[in-house]
Amino acid sequence: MTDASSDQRGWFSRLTQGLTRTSKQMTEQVVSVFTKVKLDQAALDQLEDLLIEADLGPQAAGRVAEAFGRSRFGREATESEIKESLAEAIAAELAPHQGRFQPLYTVHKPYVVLFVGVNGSGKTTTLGKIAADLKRRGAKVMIAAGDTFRAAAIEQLKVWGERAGVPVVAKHIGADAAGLAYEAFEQARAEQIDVLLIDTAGRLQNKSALMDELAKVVRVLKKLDPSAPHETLLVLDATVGRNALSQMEAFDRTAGVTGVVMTKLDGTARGGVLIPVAEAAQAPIKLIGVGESIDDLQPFDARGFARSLVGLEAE
Ligand SMILES: Nc1nc2c(ncn2[C@@H]2O[C@H](COP(=O)(O)OP(=O)(O)OP(=O)(O)O)[C@@H](O)[C@H]2O)c(=O)[nH]1
Ligand SMILES: [Mg+2]
Repeated sequence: MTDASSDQRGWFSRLTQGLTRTSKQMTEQVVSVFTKVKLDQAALDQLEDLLIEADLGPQAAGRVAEAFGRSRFGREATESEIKESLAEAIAAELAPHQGRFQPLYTVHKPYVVLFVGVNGSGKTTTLGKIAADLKRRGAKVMIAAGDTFRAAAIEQLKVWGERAGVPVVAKHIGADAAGLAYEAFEQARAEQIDVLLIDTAGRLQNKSALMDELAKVVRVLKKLDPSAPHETLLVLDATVGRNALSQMEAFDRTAGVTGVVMTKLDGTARGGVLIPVAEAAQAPIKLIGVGESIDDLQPFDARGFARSLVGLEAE
């Protein structure tokens, strides 16, 4: 998750590699339809259909096809010209939905980050990657094992903590998650921690008892600091496709989502789903996961993402 500027090429190639399945799916058909033909309305309609199939959603697909048509209508184009136009149109869609996760540029100490989402979306892994990255950058980090449902969850976090050299505050299985979050916050304050990362158990957005429990975690944190949690990251799994859309509203209502992380973009040919998700989300996309290693969690960059999505090189 290193800054884009520090290793631009490595960052971009990881992104491109992660998105290979999607970019293949996206471009093979598009390129074969458009190369060496004059772009007409029928071809544009076909493009729109292909984009919908790639999970961009009807609205974005319509706008991207239209923007593409504006720049190319009535002309023949090479493969790279087609990709450039497409990337530009997709980047324009995504740019307004790009946000930054910046836990170190803040007046809040500790800066409290809460991870929420459905089961298996990648919360704990994302938290672990962030912990390692922040620690590497010299920050004082603490992890709270707020998933008190399963022993394996606590163990998984301890492994991440050990690997990153970050302390983990944990309790026994079945402990009250809100109580744990409260105590971890107090401890982080006492120990002058810069960033407190709070894991939570995965929960289905339509299980109201579990959602109430999440609301309680937020409430108790506010008792210590009304502005906490300073960041609530909703972690979404790209492989579930458009189901992600229904998760957003419920988690936002319960926990006040301030940023979206989309994981497992490497595990799907339908990474285009990030586009309708970004457009429907109440909060910006801040991070994306394109693989299992620490450097595969990346700041979301609309332009870089759009170029990788269509299989283009870095600029
Ligand atoms: N390929 C790939 N796998 C990922 C990514 N992010 C997470 N995973 C994997 O997804 C699986 C679930 O991740 P977890 O972090 O345990 O998910 P969770 O949301 O904490 O799950 P619960 O605590 O059970 O709700 C693990 O096998 C992770 O390695 C990613 O960006 N790419
Ligand atoms: Mg977990």
